[in-house]
Amino acid sequence: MAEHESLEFGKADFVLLDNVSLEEFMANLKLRFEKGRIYTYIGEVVVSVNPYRAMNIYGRDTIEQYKGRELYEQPPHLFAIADAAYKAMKRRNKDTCIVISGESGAGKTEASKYIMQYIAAITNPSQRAEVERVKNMLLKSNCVLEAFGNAKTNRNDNSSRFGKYMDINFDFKGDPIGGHINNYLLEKDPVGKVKGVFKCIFQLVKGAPDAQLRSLHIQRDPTAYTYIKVGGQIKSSINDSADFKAVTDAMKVIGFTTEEIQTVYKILATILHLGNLKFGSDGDVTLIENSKLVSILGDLLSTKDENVEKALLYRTVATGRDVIDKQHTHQEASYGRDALAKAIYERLFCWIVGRINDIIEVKNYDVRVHGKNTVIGVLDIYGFEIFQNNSFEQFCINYCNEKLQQLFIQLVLKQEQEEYQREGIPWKHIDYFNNQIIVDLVEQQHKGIFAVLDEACMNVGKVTDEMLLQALNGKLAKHAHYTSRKLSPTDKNLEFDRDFLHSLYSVVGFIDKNKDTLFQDFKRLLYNSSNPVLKAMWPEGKLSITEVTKRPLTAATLFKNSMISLVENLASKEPYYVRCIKPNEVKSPLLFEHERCKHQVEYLGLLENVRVRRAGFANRQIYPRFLQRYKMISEFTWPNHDLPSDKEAVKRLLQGCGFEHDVAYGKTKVFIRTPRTIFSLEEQRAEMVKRIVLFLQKVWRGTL
Ligand code: AD9
Ligand code: MG
Repeated sequence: MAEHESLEFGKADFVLLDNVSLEEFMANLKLRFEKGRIYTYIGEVVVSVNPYRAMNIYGRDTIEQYKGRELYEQPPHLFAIADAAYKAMKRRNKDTCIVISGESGAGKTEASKYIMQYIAAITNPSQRAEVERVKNMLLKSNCVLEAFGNAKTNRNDNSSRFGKYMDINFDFKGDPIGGHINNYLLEKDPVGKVKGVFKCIFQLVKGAPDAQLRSLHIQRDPTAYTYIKVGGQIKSSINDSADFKAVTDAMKVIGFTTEEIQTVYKILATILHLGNLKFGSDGDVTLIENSKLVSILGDLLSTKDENVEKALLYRTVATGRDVIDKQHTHQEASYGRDALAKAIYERLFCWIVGRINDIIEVKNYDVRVHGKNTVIGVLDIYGFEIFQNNSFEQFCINYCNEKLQQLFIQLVLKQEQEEYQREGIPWKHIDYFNNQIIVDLVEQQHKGIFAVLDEACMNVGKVTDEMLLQALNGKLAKHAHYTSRKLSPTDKNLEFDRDFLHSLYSVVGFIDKNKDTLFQDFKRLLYNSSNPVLKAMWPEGKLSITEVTKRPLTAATLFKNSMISLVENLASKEPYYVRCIKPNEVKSPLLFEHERCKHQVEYLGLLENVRVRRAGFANRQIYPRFLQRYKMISEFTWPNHDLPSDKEAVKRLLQGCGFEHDVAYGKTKVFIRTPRTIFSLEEQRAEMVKRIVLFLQKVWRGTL
């Protein structure tokens, strides 16, 4: 327990609060934030508040301070959690994971980077070249993913628009030997209307060398591109060219070929040109107004201009045995263009992740020779999002968080329960809100919101958002956590509740976002490119219109499946948690907005976490370590004991102090129920340490 930290900085562990109330919790959180103590524990969970200023707590000295130490020996820190996960993996051969959650701008990505840096710093003491190479790759892959997956938004200048789960594999010595990334991309729009422009696009326009821009037919001026203007980020950053170079170099170091890197930039350029493409009409005929862009697109996509033009203006439809080219309306053509831009960005991102995985995955590892290969996973995923107007993306994000919240509650309880069982200590059940009911409301087969949505999407073109809402109301009206209300004729809402979280979603656009909106013609266009890298990204373009029979999975189903497998994966590992809190909306290092923070504490279920932790035992330590720390406070154990075991010695020590009623003795650990007992032990220890030091000083001075 970090009680040795001065109380001037508040309680270093929320478990030590005198009363577990929201008021006390908030007062402690605020005090610590104001004193620059941004990390606080709930047992082994780290609660972090974004400091919004550079903190001098991540340097080499701090790393040394935490390396190999037990969680409670030092003030709370991410490094302590990273070390605990690493130790569990190394000592006990356990796969572990660190789950970082919190809302946009709360500090998740920064936390994940510090954790990775810490792991990189403490491993490979013998400086093996191969391990150094792997570490470098893992760090560099982060740089590439950030450029392609992060955007400047109004909530965060470096907002991750994808969820990332990264496994780091270790050999039996505890050194990294490879990794694997899973991505959970939501925002397919490279230039989302509210979300901002992905960093790589801006870096290209502002930071690429002149010759490269010329070859891509791109102007240096971001205002020349509709998509960037819509994304609303025109301001230059001084680092654009350095950033562009860093990302390009990182791709090279990871092992992307020159051709692959060129294709990546060609795709970004394609997106920018697509955004500028305008459609007009001549009578019934839809036309491309700025046709010179067509030949630029043909060049960038390594395909014939006429193929590009045709894919933009027509779609091939099979009617019975006949195949005909049906011309798009003006509106359909614009829709197709935007869908293409989104789809190629999404495909590019997934392809980049896939390439990185090919390169960083563990190779040549023979378990028989090298022993078990263990894993630490780091999850940096989008937190709850509630805006004025919440759409399909927020619905998915919040569902993801419900699932993780469920896992959190289950595992925290499960883990406690298992530990008590393992140690032979009786366990009493604790009540907690089980949000499984909300998760079911969303994902249940046939009956859940996703199922109703998918059913609606089967009838493309026939079902409107309004009808979807009616279907949902029909099927779910009786559900305790589902309500629907209509605020105005244009505003269609579904709403549901989760304990304290009240989220209102507008169903407008749900159907559209759930479907695979890309015309097959575009897939064929890209597959038929003579650029092999591009071609490989679009294997399904191989199918001709008459062969395309299988309906692609919907966005909701894909997301649901990926969440289910994510949760299964996490549940199979020993989890460590970082819960990030965003103190204010204005990125200020000084402001602690009480209501905002309270809301986050509530929906993260932190108070519940403290209760669970306290209902059990606040502190537990293995016998030898307990003795090492407190043996000086008892004549039976100082300087050494002659009892048959450390367990007996600890019993004797605690009996002597009168704490018998407050402890339980497990097989390998002593469990202490109330934090006060620990306080008291710490006080007695401090007193004894003082006396011993005085005594030794006298001995040294020869004055005894
Ligand atoms: V989002 O869901 O991806 O939009 P995150 O990842 O939670 O979000 P991020 O880590 O990007 O937030 O942090 C936002 C900003 O807060 C950073 O760019 C930093 O300016 C600032 N920040 C966060 N954590 C720290 C920290 N430990 N020290 C200093 C920090 N600044
Ligand atoms: Mg982030």
